[in-house]
Amino acid sequence: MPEGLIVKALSGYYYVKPATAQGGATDGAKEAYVQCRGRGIFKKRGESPLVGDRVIYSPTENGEGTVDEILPRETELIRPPIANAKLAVLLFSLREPDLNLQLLDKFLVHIEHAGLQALICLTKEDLLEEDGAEEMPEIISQVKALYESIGYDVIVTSSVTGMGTEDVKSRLAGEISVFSGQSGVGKSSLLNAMLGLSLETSEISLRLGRGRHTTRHVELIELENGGYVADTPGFSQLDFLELGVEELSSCFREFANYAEECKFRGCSHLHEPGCKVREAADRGDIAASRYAHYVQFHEEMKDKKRRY
Ligand SMILES: Nc1nc2c(ncn2[C@@H]2O[C@H](COP(=O)(O)OP(=O)(O)O)[C@@H](O)[C@H]2O)c(=O)[nH]1
Ligand SMILES: [Mg+2]
Ligand SMILES: [Zn+2]
Repeated sequence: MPEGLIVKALSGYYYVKPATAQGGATDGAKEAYVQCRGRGIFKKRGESPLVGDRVIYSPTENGEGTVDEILPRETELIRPPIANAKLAVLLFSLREPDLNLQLLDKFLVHIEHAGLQALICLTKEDLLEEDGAEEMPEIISQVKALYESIGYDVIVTSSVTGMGTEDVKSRLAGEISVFSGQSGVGKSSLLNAMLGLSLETSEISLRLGRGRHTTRHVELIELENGGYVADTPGFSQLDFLELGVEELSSCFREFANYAEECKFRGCSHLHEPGCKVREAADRGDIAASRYAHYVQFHEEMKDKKRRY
């Protein structure tokens, strides 16, 4: 039976792209999707096919199909519900809204926990130029240096001037990616600039009087380089419910080498004597902002636990 990729889920239907037709958008590619229902057995087992799932399906007589089997997932995100995403593109605007490193670190925790790679995009670079700043404003070089030193790629973008868009695009080749970031940071605009698409941006939806938050289904957009991107509000509920407090420090990847040397096994890196993570933070080998956010998230998680 044929294999395919679920590219969209809507109103109880799964839209499956046959595997043979994958790797390169062709004219009328949309028509090539097979509209499928899920087999009843999924419900019984408490399973549910997700966008991004590679599946086995069987065509039915009316030209539609049935999803029979979900192939093993490499990754799974709950919000947004997407399977097999390899890369999370984190968009943070330099202005409007201003850069928020605490939120960036929170996104990174979730991404490390989900086992995805992260690419950080600092968007709306043109707005800094408007401020009359010099060529590469200090804030950009500092943030770039910090996150690159931890091992994350950082790309500075502007959907107005086109800066960085080709770099982002080439990073998306051949895999499933999710675009994540607060509302208004420019996710749809960057995708539009990159792909010549016309996804709805918030300006347009405001003009139509529909408010900033248009409800959205999850859908993968196919790129001509074999990549698929989900433009979703993404990780909208950034609480720590799914994460155990003892897992938090492993989501700060630059802590790892120091944590191994802590005096106590299971060190929380908060108050224990002989904590190498805290010593590294004191010396400045771990950035003060990163360590401070670790402590804040730790508190937040403890508070949550107390409430439940
Ligand atoms: N100046 C400037 N404005 C941008 C840029 N990208 C997006 N915007 C504006 O920011 C607002 C939100 O953009 P949108 O793409 O809808 O953000 P989303 O909610 O993350 O999808 C819109 O008014 C865009 O025109 C950019 O690179 N430069
Ligand atoms: Mg958008
Ligand atoms: Zn420690």
